[in-house]
Amino acid sequence: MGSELELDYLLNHPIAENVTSDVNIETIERRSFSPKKIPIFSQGVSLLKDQPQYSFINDKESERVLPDIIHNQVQKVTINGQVSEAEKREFSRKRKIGVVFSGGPAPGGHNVIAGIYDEVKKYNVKSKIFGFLMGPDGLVESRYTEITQDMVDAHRNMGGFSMLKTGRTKIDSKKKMDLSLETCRNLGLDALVVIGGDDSNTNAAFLAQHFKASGIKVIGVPKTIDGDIQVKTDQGDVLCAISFGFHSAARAFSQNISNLANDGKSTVKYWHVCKVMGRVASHLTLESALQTHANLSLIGEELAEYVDQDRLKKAKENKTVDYNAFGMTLRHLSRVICDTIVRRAAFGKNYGVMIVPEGILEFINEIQVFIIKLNKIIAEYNTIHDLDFHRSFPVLTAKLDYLRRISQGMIDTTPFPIWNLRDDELFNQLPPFFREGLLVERDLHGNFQFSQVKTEKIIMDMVKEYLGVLKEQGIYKIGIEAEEYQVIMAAGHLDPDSYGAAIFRNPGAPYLLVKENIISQKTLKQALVSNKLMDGDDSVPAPIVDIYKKSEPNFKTQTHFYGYDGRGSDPTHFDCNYTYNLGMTAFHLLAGNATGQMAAIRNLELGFDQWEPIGIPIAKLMHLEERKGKLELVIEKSLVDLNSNAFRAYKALREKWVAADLGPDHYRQPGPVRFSGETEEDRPITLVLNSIRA
Ligand code: FBP
Repeated sequence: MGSELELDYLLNHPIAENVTSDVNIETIERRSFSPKKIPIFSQGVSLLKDQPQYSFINDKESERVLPDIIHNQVQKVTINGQVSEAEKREFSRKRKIGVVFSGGPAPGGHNVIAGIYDEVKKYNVKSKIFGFLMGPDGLVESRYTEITQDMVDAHRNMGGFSMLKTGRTKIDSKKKMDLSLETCRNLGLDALVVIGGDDSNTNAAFLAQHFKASGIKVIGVPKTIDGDIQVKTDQGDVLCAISFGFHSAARAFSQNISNLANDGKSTVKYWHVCKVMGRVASHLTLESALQTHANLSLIGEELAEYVDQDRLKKAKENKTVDYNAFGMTLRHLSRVICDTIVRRAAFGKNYGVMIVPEGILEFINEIQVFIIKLNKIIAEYNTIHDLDFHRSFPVLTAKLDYLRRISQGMIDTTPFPIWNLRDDELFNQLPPFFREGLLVERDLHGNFQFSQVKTEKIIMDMVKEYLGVLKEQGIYKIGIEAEEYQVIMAAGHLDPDSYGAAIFRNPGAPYLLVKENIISQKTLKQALVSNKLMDGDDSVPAPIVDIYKKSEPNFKTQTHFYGYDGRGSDPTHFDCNYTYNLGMTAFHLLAGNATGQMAAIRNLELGFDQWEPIGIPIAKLMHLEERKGKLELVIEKSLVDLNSNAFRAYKALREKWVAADLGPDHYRQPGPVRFSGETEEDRPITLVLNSIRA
């Protein structure tokens, strides 16, 4: 063995310095990448043109509380051929702009800032951009930093929201609004850009209304990996096809999921259960399904539409109406999953990949009822007692005891008589970890925190239980490849035909299934004896025992949660370009004096040269929704449209992807995000499919 290198020599060696540096080649390449610019942004001073052809039905409450921005029109950023010197001067005047990240990170956020920064500085180098720290808290508490060229350059095309960090605080009181206004006034801001999801853009609308008299503009930017900010007009025109970050997160999840598919079809022993983020909508699941062709993907929105035809039929026969026939129950869902598992096993595939959306419980009737009732109880408790429910009852037993007392009428429930003995009984039948999950503290916007609940565990526990029943009934069996059977029988000098007829339900088929009544070595022996293939005193021939054991399923799962990893990933090319242009759009909107608008880009599904920067009136996207047990005005989340091309294509192809047949699995390997090179896909598959027209 050679002598050890001196450590100093090793660490200072150029090769070692290179490979151990914090900054690798990928990062250098990312930082130096210049996203494409929509041509209009290279053509100078823009103006905003109202687009009255795009209309929305206003919510009455939105009209009442957002009177100064509810009448905004969709605006298109366009070019004015003849700009006067005065207009140029006004457009290029020195500005101060604040930006804030709000909500969970989404890949591309830094590029929004880079887009704003580059565009602001292009028109006036003296303009300044301030970033509020730790999300909306920074705005309320006046914590900020001036964003410099170095900061922007270090974060170009990089994931996360680390430049400013983020938070989920909701600016929901007059006091917080006033403090935010004070911060912006003290800084002399012309405008504030809120980079956030549906709740943060809701906040942006309220801030725009509150700031109106001050002249400070507020612009939102549609961020969320969940993909649930999508905007269509009443006529069905798509104005915002997808929020930024969705593509990158879906690609990150899909790479991991397809790696598991690879592992699964190699080791053939696990069902990989992948829960993917999306606190309500199943867009990420749908995109991941299309990216990976996983064997089974659950789309919450579809489950909600489920109708149990058998129950309906029975009810009709009895001349009654069975309301429980509408909507999916946990029990029924576990049956649906088991059906796929059993069908694959029959072809020797006792493994697979399944994608479960994080927000699936929102679409399961009985659970949704609990979520709504518990929201109401917690909200009422907080209001009546002016205390926090979770602080008052910090442990599960205390919470359950409170619920029990309500159900027994020991607590005056006049304002919320919604928890009865039956609720209490049903709730207490759920496993403790799940009850705890359902009682978890709501986030500051009143959203149920699905990411904290082991959704996949509750579903898979029921699946395991029911598979046990199916195994007992002899229905869940692993198909034995006919060829393998022949080899084993030949080695044991046994006649495959006579034994085959005694033990298989489908002798002669390519995959042989042991008869349903053979569920133990004892029943196996009985079958052989009754077919006169052996005497009761003899032992079952070893090859037959071997075959029987091979047919006995052992259901093994590995569970995975894909969320935080994907939302922290570096943006894809699509998200880099999209977000950089969103940043520039935000600048052009505020320079055109827009407020209460969300920056968006139309035609994302078309070629880059057809991308069109626009502003969408946020107030028109709002509706009343139950939050923390009360109705609140919020932006309506966009759910998976069951009539969309993407969903219909997935639905038509999914049976093929179940691959419960003689053929191979049909997994797709999207591979890692390729930042350089021609082969990187340039937009989400759902977007591509939805853009196909006759
Ligand atoms: P946003 O709506 O803020 O984009 O966040 C969505 C999300 O990524 C969900 O998919 C997930 O349920 C949630 O964040 C988890 O957030 P956290 O654990 O940070 O509170």
